[in-house]
Amino acid sequence: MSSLTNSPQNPSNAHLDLPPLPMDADGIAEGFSRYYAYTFGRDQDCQSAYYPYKALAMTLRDRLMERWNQTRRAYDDSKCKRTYYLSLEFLMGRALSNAMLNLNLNQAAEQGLYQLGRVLEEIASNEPDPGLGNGGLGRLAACFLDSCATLQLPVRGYGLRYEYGMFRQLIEKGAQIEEPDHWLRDGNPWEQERPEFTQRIQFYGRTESYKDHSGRLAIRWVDTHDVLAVPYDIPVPGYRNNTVNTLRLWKAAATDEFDLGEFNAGSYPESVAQKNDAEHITMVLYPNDASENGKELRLRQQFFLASASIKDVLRDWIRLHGRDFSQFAELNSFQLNDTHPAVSVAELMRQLIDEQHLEWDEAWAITSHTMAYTNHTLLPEALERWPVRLFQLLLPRILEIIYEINARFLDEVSQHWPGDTDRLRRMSLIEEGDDPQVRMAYLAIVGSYSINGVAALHSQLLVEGLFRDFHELWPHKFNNKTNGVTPRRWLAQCNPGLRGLLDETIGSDWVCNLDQLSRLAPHADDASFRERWHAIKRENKQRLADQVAEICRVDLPVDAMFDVQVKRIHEYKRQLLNILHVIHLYSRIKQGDTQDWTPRCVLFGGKAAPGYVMAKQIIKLINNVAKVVNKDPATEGLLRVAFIPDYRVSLMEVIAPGTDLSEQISTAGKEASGTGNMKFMMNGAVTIGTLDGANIEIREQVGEENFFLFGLTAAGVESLRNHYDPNGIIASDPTLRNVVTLLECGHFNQFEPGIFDAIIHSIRNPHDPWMTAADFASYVEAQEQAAATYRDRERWLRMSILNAASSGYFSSDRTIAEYNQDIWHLPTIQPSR
Ligand code: B1H
Repeated sequence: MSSLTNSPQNPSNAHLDLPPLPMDADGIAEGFSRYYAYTFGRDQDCQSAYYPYKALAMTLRDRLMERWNQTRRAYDDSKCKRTYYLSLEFLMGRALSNAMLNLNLNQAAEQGLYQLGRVLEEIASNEPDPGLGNGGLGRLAACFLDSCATLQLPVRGYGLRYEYGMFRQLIEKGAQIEEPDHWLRDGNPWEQERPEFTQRIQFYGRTESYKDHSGRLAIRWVDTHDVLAVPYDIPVPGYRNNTVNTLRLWKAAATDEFDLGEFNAGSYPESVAQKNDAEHITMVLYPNDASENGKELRLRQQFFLASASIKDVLRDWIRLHGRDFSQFAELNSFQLNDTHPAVSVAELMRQLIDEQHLEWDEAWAITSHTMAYTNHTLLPEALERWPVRLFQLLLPRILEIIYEINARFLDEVSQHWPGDTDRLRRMSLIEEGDDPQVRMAYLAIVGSYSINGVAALHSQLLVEGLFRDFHELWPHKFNNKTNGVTPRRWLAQCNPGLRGLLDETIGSDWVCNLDQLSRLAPHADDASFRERWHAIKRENKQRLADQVAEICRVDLPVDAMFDVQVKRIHEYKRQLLNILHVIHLYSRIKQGDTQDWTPRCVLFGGKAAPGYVMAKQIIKLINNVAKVVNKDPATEGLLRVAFIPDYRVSLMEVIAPGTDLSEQISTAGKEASGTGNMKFMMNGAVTIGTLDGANIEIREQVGEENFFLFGLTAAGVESLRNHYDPNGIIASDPTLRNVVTLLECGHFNQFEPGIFDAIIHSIRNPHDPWMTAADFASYVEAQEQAAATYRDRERWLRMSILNAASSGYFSSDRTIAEYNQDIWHLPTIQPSR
């Protein structure tokens, strides 16, 4: 064996003997200089800030590449079980600083670049922020991949390589403007194209039966319009452990076959132009967080991801195990990130039956023991349904399989509940009506061995409500996995000041064992420790204030309380409630009611779906209020309001460390979990929030005395539904009445009459699903408590420390360990060097 390793007859192994790349300052400097000068052909005269970034990225990528190949080989050699995380969104954020942290190259890179007269931080700031996701769901997928690599679990992400990610948000005259985000324009040094693994994906066409070689009747999908799926791999480094996992993103490409009819009839351009259609599939991310899209292109994206990823997995299976699928379910599982990839259930069946020639029962046994589904929302408008007629046109074979799954499933239901036709109608995968629909969540449930929600309350509400019938049939399938976030990006990387203090105080094990943070708790009683904690928070607030000054032209007094709500703009998240409170504060200032005042800076950030009119009006209202408040001399030193445009991962890395008060104020029962709430807590913010999503567990961990609770419970919201009387509430609460009056008299839209009418109407609407008026008084009271506490600096610091100290549970390492324990059952694999 060893004598062969270097021989030219065995070139495929030759790379094994390359010496490891240097990890010191000189090595980094040399790598950087080579790329800069030789690969990109630039010198000192080059003004572009992009090439230094690219040269550094390539230098780091080389160091990942060694470990990446070793990891791949270790997984192959072990032939162990694997999990595939299927998601239409991966909100990875910037890769460079993460790679440096995980490879422990921060110091070496800083020094090496310094030798070359360059500043690391400046170079790193030129990386575009890849926005291949909407919000929490996409960012969760990214945190999960980080934890899987850090825990050395054989998990691969599968997603789409959108040419255009989440739109860039501009604010003009207080209103949101969307601009396309062509993030790939200058290339992406982190991706590795793998054309050798290209797959062919079918669309349209029809099905026909035929006799296969053994004389059996089989079905095939023919006359299809095919699209190629080309994989691009992104490395996912674990924390200082030599594991580098893979995120595989598919790009759509046309086949080089042209319509020969048109081609020969002289319509050469028309024929070539069909390329376009195929390539449109991965052109753009749908920017509709938590609401249904219903467009054909979206279903095409979903099937494209499902089909390409499953083909890729089956190809790998056959390479390692041959065509015997008897062990497939034991050695593979797919985690479906919401219903967006749920068509995978039918597509795996199709590939096993039509392409691998398994019998239905065998294919179903495999599929239903391989798929696992995570639900992320209870909002009815976010539950995916696709018109049967769209399936018939786009995916005729898939529709046949869904019908067959449904027939067999309904048979099982009627065995269980004979004669219960109402139940059959309720549970059917097909919703009957003028335009029958496929219920994707039900397809996911029927096809999965595990179904989970993302916080304790959410999982409970799922089985009591939306999925009640299914829970009665299969209680063992349902479980909870409370979300988490990665402490690498959301503490170690984004808060170097705090990282230093933590390392010094409790050692550095917390980075991969976040429960260690509980050892901070005793230090909350130590005045000198509190002083250091305060100094770090203050520095982080200064950094945030500098950004806000630059972006928004609003100056924030750093010693004021930084009160922050950043997340997608949605009525259920109630940014409206927050701005109503700001109006109340403003009104108090104008009335001279400022005794014992706590100075406050209220910051907002978040994007509205482009078609969500109400969300856009809320952005406009926030900006109009900000303008009135900030320019009024009476508010000087007391109140500042700013809307930070284009909220995204890299901004949160500055915002979370600089926040005092974290706003988590959704209508109870509506926010499945929330994950921003966890990032704030880890960085020592105190939460003001409702009993919703993971807030409940945050409060349990930190103790009720360290959390500002307000508002109705989920049960309270439901029982109020039928007799909710916002106008009565407004009439009898002078504070709210005053705020609504200011809105109604046009105080914040003097030259834009009527623009906030819909918002005012929603507050006064007895059918307001978000019950903003119901929680107002309680919210104002909680805010007063928060303000009073903040004035007691030592008490606030204690709370801040205890929040960070209690955040260990919200590490995504804990979440992933639970997924693995209860759902995946993967071994850990150590790549050998
Ligand atoms: C969440 C979505 C979502 N839930 C549809 N649902 C989408 C739905 O493009 N679409 O069509 C996109 C996203 N996103 C969020 O998931 C929840 O609202 C949060 O509460 C939760 O923390 C997060 C992660 O579980």
